[in-house]
Amino acid sequence: MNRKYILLFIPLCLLCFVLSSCTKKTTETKGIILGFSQIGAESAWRNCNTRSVQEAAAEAGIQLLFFNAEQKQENQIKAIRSFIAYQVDVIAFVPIVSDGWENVLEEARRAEIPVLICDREINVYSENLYAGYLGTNMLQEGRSAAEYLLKKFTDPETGRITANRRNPIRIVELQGNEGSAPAIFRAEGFREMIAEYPGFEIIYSKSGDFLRSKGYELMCEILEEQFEFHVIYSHNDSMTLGAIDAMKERGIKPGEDIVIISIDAEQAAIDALKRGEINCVVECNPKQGPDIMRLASRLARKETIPRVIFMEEEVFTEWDDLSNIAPRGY
Ligand code: GZL
Repeated sequence: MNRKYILLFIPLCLLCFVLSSCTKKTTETKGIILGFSQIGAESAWRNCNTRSVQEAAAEAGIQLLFFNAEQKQENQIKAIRSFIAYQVDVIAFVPIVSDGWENVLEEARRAEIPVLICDREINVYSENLYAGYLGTNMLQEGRSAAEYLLKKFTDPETGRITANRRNPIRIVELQGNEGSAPAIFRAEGFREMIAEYPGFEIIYSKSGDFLRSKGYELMCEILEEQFEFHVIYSHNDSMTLGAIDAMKERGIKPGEDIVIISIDAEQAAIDALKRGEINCVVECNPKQGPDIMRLASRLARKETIPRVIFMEEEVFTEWDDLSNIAPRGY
């Protein structure tokens, strides 16, 4: 059936298709239509990720059908079905959670539309259900956070870990979206690194959904319960910044009274690192747009792509020369 006769009947309130007009056509990408389902706008990181995708599509002359799922998996599934009905050339999406994608990916496979998984990995029974994954190594991000913690609590004279069962270091963990790849793997990577050191105890772990407001609420709850803790390990800067707001309201000095480890490396977190309010920031690179467009162009030409591509990332700590960190752009 010819595309132009396909009518998309999907309630407008659920979909906000942004059809980016092509500003620069290249022979290689001319005419490619990419359906992209984004999670929402929960953090500065996510908004930067969205800008990167939209700007890269315009730059590549790729026609982008962009859908904001407003944090709902069912909206992502609806969008992917719309992309299939519209017969886009390629589908790319950021899975809000790891499970529940088999059926819709099977529908895309039957429609012979290649699917690129972006940012967050998925858990499916067969890798044939998608063409490849481009994002960040979240297990390593968790490990890097723990590597900083172990170094922070190592006696420089003896080289021995100072935390022990008699003097435990008690950790509060602010997790991302429950069931999402970043929450699962950042927790796993962190735990595997401290597992052999019984002096580190995770005494509180809850999801703040990557939201600054929830990071603030969780920290208020923690501080009102007045149990002793020494470290905050937060799965993203938005929740970290919310937690810092709550600490400051109560006269607690973030980065001094409590060690703070955060992931993303948005500008506000780097600035807090420079002020000594955060002790370690693990980068998670949101600027995936250009790579997504390059991979989508290859898929549109029916080429194969690597199964997994990780973005380049750094770790910034209180011990580094922080004067030459490039502006984060978000
Ligand atoms: C990680 C990404 C996470 C960020 C959060 O790749 O999915 O979602 O760490 C964002 O800031 O909301």
